Amino acid sequence: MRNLLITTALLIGSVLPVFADTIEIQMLNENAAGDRMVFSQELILAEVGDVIQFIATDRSHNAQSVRDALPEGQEAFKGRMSQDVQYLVTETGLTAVVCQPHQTMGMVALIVVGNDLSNAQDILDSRIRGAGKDKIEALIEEARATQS
Ligand SMILES: [Cu+2]
Repeated sequence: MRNLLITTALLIGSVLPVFADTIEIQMLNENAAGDRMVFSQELILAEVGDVIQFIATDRSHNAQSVRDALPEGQEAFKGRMSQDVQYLVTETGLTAVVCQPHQTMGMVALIVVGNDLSNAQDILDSRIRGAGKDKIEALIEEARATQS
């Protein structure tokens, strides 16, 4: 009986993340470094089961995914302006996040789940505009540098 309980616990543990986190990201007009129109964290390391909460600390921002710039099977999301939005991570891989009105000013973030960068080319090929595209490229390079 004891062995059965242990086996069951191990099986459940392999499916349901035991230490799922809520990761809070603020949408800001300016961060401590003086950068304007930014997410408080731009390279977001997460695991399946985590919830990433984008918080409307300052108004006139949103957070949303970009078509074809998220893992296969992962549900897209689109927050309303000046509203918090949650993103439940269900798949490993990369997700690009933009603030629609400020992506051209570089208000973007990259979520890396499970240290899986296999869809990096999809992210690079997706339609992210202006300074946001340059920053996403830099964030992918930064994520690659954290591997190995
Ligand atoms: Cu914004």
